[in-house]
Amino acid sequence: MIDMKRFGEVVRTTKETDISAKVDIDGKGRADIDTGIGFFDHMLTALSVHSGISMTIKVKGDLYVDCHHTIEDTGIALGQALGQALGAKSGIVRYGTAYIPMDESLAMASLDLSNRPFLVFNCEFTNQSCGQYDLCMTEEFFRAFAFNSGMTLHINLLYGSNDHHKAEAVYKAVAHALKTAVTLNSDGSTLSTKGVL
Ligand SMILES: [Mn+2]
Repeated sequence: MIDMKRFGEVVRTTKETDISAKVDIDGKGRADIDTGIGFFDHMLTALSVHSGISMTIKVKGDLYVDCHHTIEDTGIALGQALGQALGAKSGIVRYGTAYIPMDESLAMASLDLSNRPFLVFNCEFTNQSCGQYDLCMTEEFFRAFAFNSGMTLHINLLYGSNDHHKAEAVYKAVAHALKTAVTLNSDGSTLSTKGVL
């Protein structure tokens, strides 16, 4: 019996950010994203479209400070919304791995929707930023996303030189790994030797 509602919605307000995040796993990847950071919107749109998970994300953050709170807190809220949508994480394929190229860059993401939050992140950038997006926040975003959704997430950039391509390959690799992992299995069972995650 599948007990997942496959929809999650989180509103999170602090003194630093005001965020609304909705995810619909079976929503066919419709993205409606406005974080105030153009490059981050571009990355989250890729995450939504390529995962097939519809995402509505609206963020008002303290960008007069810098992009840090906005990006990290978006990872927290989006991760919580995904965790809600996955429920007990039963009835799904659970694992996903994807290699995604973008021109000269190649990224690999491998993940387990396990309730065992972990991030391995091996990707170095040359520049400080793409537009208003500080590239060092890529790791912070995925850490927040993984820990708040209950995901083991490994990200490796195998090679690449253009930072825009590297970041985009990483987000798209996570998206495709996620698309596989959230796929419903045939009998609604929990893939675990323990019977529960
Ligand atoms: Mn691009």
